[in-house]
Amino acid sequence: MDYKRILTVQDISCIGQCSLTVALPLLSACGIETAVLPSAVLSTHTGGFKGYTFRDLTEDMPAITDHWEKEKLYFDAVYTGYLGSARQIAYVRDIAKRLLKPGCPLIVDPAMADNGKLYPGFDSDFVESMKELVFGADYILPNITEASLLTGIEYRESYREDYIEKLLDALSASGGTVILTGVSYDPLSTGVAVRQSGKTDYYCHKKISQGCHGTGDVYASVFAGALTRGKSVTDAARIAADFTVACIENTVGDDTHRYGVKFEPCIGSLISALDD
Ligand code: PXL
Repeated sequence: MDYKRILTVQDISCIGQCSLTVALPLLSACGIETAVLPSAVLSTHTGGFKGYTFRDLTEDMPAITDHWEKEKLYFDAVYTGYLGSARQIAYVRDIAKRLLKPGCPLIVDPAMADNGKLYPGFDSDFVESMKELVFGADYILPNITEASLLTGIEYRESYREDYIEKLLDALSASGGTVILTGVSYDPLSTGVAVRQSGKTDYYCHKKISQGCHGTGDVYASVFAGALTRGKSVTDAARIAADFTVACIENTVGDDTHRYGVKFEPCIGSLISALDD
């Protein structure tokens, strides 16, 4: 197997089982070297905590990029998640341009919103900048809220296939492959819709009623890791979905664990799924 190097750009939420504390172990479990560029450092994530600290690392990015380029450190994939500022998004596009090896993918999780709302601290300027990153990417992994913000199509909580197809048409208009997460046509199941080369595939699985924080990051990290390791898009989408469900199942019922999913005990099952 080739030894691949991926760069992931997202925040460090020091406590919170999301972004880099999830991406780094999961990408490593996928058997690929993982370089990190922290977008910001927060004491916790912003969902359900009050008074968190936030240090934006935008200013560090140009010098880090210049150093890596000078050292000829290039990447087989760049995967972005939660970013720290609208201005930072331009630096991230520049990194992909300068440091991705030819023909290698930019994978973007436009982590900025859920359940019909932007995360705290983000505004319409951030959404506008995120559109430039998303519509230049090879693979994008929005949830339905993010898809609606990126396309200007109204947000719906319940919908039929025609609504999802409309989102997929708009999201794939610039040629990228779309993995739309959290697509649910009935109360008992949910899944992902993958639009690639004009064709839509669904992967459905059971819905667990309790939503958990950070599952978008778990999903995107495993998808990016599996794809970089050489799995097809549909296999990567399925492996990531099965792993995310296993992590949620391992967490529900523990009322003391409210800020993320207990994904660590499930890592063995991920490694087995990647070997199949
Ligand atoms: O899981 C997405 C995420 C990542 N990073 C931070 C967040 C969130 C979602 O709320 O607040 C800091």
